[in-house]
Amino acid sequence: MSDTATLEIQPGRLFIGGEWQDAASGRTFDTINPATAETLTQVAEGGAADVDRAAHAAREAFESDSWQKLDARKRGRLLYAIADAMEERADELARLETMDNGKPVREARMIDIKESIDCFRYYAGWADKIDGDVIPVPGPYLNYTRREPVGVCGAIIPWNYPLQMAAWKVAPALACGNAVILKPAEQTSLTALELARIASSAGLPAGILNVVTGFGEDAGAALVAHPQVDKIAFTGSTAVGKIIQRQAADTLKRVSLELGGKSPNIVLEDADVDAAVRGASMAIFYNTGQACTAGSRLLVHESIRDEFVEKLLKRAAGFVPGDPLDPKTRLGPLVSQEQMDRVMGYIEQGKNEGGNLLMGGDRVEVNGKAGYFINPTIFGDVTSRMTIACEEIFGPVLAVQTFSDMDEALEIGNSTEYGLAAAVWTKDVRKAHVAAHRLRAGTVWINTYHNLDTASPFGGYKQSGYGRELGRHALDLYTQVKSVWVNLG
Ligand code: TXE
Repeated sequence: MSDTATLEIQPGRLFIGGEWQDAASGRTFDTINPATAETLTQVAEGGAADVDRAAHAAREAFESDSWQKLDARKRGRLLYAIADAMEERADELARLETMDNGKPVREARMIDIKESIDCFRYYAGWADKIDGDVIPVPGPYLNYTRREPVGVCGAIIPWNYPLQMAAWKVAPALACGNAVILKPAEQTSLTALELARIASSAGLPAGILNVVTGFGEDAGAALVAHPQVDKIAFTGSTAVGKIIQRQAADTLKRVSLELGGKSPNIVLEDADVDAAVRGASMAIFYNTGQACTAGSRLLVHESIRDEFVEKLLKRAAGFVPGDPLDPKTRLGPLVSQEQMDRVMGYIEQGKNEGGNLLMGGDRVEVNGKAGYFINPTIFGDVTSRMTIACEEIFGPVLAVQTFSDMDEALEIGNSTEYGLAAAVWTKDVRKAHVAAHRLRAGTVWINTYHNLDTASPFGGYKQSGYGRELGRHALDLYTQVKSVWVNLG
């Protein structure tokens, strides 16, 4: 693999106040290539003392003249410069992401890295457009609002889209004039550290972006507890989202949460079957199912079930697990041994609870290495009470259910605790919009799946979280409104 050979991977250190540092404890942990189960390098294991240093560095940088007096247009230019520098290194970043996370390099380059660059450019454009209002109040007064930065923002992100999740939080936070402490997932720290390197070289003042690598219960929890941190933006599991919300209460931090999903992908009887089959397989197997919006529940009208499933099995067979550094590979490994074990546990549970295993369900070896690969897996005859129909699996495992009319489909669709995304496939424009309005989810796709754009808001209903990232909505997460009164009398 010549691509691997040319990529020299440095050990990961903390980036605090513009300087690369070891953890105060001196501890490190291994980061693993999930395609081979081999260690890539060591990463500093940040803890409370490191978070404390980062919080003070971020506070000082946030309050400094070099940030407070930097005009918004120049802030925007800094974000453009970061995007340009990322673009120059895009191929290298994609390979690094692939080696750390396991996702197919073609997807890393065409989606993760491309969208991360796009995110910085999009928010660069917003930096000088974050304005207030003049309010027509009674009396001899001028009342106006200012949208001011929140202050020091902690960003705690997961491993499924490491650089992209960093970009979704860092870019709008910086555009709005905040300072950031980024805590990447322990499985995938490397591209977050590269982002810090790039931002620093592009001229971002020291302390405005800090990266503290480490584990959730140590570095993550310390960030949530720290009194100098004003806000936490979190993407991850619903269970940890609840812990963060509780722990943030002590310092009354603002919190935004983007959590898990169990998204229904509904195929009505009049759907274009071939298009829906293509959509359904991509909906679940893209990123090896490790997407919070994965279409993990396929609801098919009973009258087209057999034809649909036959075509789906053929299509799914094309997702052959392979070396993620090979540009032809479409299905990579799971991110970690732990995640693979979790997914295999759900597959066993699906079998035990009476799910009809139509394909896959087993581990597979690629290139003779002990990577964390699982074959594309489809269960038929699933009922809403089965665990595989209710809980987020976060792997290449699809549960197929049937329904007899749209009301039933929507009822099943809305029946989990999650509400992140949903899709409906139909040629009937009325049904499409009725379904879109009745589905309790933050994103609804009609005759398509997995579309996302930096300009379009993204977030959850119900226990999939709250707060909207992306688009102009993200500006609300990273600003607070001040009302100013002037006596004109
Ligand atoms: O997530 P965690 P895990 C779901 C998915 C997956 C499951 C478990 O179903 O199978 O979660 O994955 C940090 N205080 N999603 O265990 O633990 C942690 O270090 C502060 C869906 O990896 O939620 C990491 O940076 N931070 C999801 C981040 O939280 C804490 C994406 C996410 O890890 C912490 C990922 C604590 N007490 C998993 N504990 C999505 N919405 O896309 C952990 N962390």
